[in-house]
Amino acid sequence: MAAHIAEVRALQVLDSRGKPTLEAEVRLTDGSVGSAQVPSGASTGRHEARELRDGDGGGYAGQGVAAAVASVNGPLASALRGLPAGNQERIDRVMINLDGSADKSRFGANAILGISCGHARAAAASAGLPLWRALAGARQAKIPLPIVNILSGGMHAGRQIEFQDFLAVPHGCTSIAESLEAVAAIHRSMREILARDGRAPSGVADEGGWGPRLDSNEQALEYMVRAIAEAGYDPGNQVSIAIDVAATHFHREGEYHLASEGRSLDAAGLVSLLERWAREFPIVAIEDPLAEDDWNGWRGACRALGSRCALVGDDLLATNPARLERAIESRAANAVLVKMNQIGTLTETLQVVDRALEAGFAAVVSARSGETEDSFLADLAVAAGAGYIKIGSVTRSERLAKYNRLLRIEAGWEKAVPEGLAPLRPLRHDEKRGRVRVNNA
Ligand code: 2PG
Ligand code: MG
Repeated sequence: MAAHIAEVRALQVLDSRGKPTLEAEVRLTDGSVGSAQVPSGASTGRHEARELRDGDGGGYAGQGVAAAVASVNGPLASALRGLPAGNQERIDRVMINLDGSADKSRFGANAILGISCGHARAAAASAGLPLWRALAGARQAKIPLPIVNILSGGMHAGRQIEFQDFLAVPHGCTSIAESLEAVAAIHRSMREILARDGRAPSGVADEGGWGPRLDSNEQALEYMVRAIAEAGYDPGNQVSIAIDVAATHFHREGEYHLASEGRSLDAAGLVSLLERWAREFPIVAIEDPLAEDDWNGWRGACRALGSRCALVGDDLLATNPARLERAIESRAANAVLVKMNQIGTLTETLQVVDRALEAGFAAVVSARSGETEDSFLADLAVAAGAGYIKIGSVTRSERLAKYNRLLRIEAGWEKAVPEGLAPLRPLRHDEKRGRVRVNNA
């Protein structure tokens, strides 16, 4: 007889910034158990599902999640107890309907997502499958190419420079193991170069990259090229650059304020600046080049840069099926960042990846800046066949939990290639157009 949900419970735990978050556990009648911890962003967008925090008077200066824990232990547990396990869509639908709000603000997206992922793990255990295999279903599972944080700015590093992430894309590598060796070398050479220039950082930023004092965003791009080359890789041919502009967070009253560069620009001005940098530096992906509601600006960015770069919607799309649809129809982006807690259920997350791939968009499964030791994202990226994963740098164990899980999956320790897992293939460099192909298919 198929297993049913016997118990659902939650606990307040801490994330990588020492901030409360939620862990949920789902227990089935056959004894299978699954638990999951929920991440939390700093540069959150306004179109994300709501994370429930206790607010004034609560513990941790109002940042506690006692109310979300109570949602799990009370109404959500009551609604789910006794339901057959394994039908993820049904479980998620029950929670969405019971919550009833458009943004999951009644019970909290953190409460709902914890159960959603905890259930997926319990169901996989019950079926005797590794998580990635259970999540994949009929999808072509694939090892993703890691896009790895090397330098941080913006809200993740005290706003020294405005752009939030400068990342290495090791597209010349053919495995996770090889990719990690390359980016670890680049991370190290960056530290050495910064030290030589008297800019040695005393510690790492929120996602494990360096957050040094820099004069400008352009200088960060220069450092990226130097670090790639000094590590022994050919910039643009073996390892390229991705940036997360996170433009929502320096956009005010229709202008983009680049204080470190001493200028404010309108959308067209920012796009031409990015165009220039995309010609001068080996940039293959630009995330959030414009703010979360600047649809016109995004369309302009796609016209100017869409054939050379992946234009990745994070705050713009918020892992939201309706916003993704709008971007597909209006050609406002050509890639989507996928963060489970932006939408709050596994079912809707997979729906976004499936639709994006079907529409020819690239999909980048992403961690948040506030993470835990949970490695769910590694299995999700593989199972969804997303092609790319962005989970921070190669230091800080909340990041390594995911990279190390990818190494296990790639090595076949979690059932592998014979069961249809496509290995990572190098991206091809398109000589004529001077860019790296977005799809690593
Ligand atoms: C982003 C993420 C991860 P945050 O903007 O892409 O880098 O940051 O979780 O703070 O939104
Ligand atoms: Mg982002």
